[in-house]
Amino acid sequence: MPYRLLKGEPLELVKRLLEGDSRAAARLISMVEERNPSAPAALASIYPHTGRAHVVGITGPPGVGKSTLLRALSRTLLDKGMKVGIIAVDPSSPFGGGALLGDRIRMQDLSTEKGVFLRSMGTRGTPGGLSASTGAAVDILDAMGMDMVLVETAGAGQSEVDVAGIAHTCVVITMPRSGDDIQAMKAGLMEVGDIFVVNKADLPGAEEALRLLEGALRLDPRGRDRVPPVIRTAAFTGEGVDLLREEILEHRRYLEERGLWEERFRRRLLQQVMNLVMEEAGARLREILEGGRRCAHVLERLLESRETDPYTAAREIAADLLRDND
Ligand SMILES: Nc1nc2c(ncn2[C@@H]2O[C@H](COP(=O)(O)OP(=O)(O)OP(=O)(O)O)[C@@H](O)[C@H]2O)c(=O)[nH]1
Ligand SMILES: [Mg+2]
Repeated sequence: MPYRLLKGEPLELVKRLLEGDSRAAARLISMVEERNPSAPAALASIYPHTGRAHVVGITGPPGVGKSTLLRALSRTLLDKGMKVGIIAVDPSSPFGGGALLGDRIRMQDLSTEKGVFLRSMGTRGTPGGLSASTGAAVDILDAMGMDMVLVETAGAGQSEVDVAGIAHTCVVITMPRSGDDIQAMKAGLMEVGDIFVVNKADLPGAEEALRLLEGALRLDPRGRDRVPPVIRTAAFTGEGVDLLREEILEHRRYLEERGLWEERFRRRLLQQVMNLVMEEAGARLREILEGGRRCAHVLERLLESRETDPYTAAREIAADLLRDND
């Protein structure tokens, strides 16, 4: 049965959301994070209103200035009359809402301005990766009428590469004197970047970092039909921020002209469905396994006869559970 029949408070929230009400957006995101039983129905009913916002992933190693740059970028987008949603994902926090206190304080002045919505989220359920909740929050801000949704993920765990799965445009940020970072930057990150940024260009070594990055991108063996631009910025002084904005908007035009815009939206949907299936199946599996019976029968073979080992037993139990579903 589809999740369409929405009544009462959730229905009211969705109505207000579609009118652009940011308090309704905040409440709906909280409902998603709290796993409120009404959340799936509310999300289902906003789905037809999604697919319009330009979703931009902002990623890179910790401390390179992603949040500061994001703030500067948001200002220039606001100046152009665009509405901007920001989701800051903190992979280290299992909690939502209160995550990233530092970021919240740094961005506080922004969030009071009209036309911008900021939210920090944890990654509960998917350690280090992006959860279905992040995708849901993107949908909520998209349906709310944001022209651009910026998703910041700190460079730890899987989230930095995952963000490419939900974004149309992925901006990878680094900084001078992080030559080691560039070399160690996961191949995945080099691959997912549509735009590369050397931030903190006010510090010595910016040119060298720029050259290193450009060199690394040239060596990239994949046949790209578009070489990603490398931009230098200083979030502090505003240097390069307008250029970054223009490159992001240019990337949207590039995607649209080539029919890739739709393709990236499809990729986001696929990832979202996969994340939801994993969450749903994970919860169900936990229920089944916590009953204990599925695992109890191997205990004797594990303990007494040592005829099997936990690794083999786990593989057998998993295969047994999934057998009918290949
Ligand atoms: N010199 C200089 N410092 C900067 C610049 N941009 C940011 N910073 C400083 O770099 C530090 C980290 O900035 P953040 O914006 O928190 O970096 P981040 O990448 O969001 O950090 P995480 O979210 O913790 O990964 C802060 O102390 C900023 O003030 C810049 O352009 N120049
Ligand atoms: Mg940050």
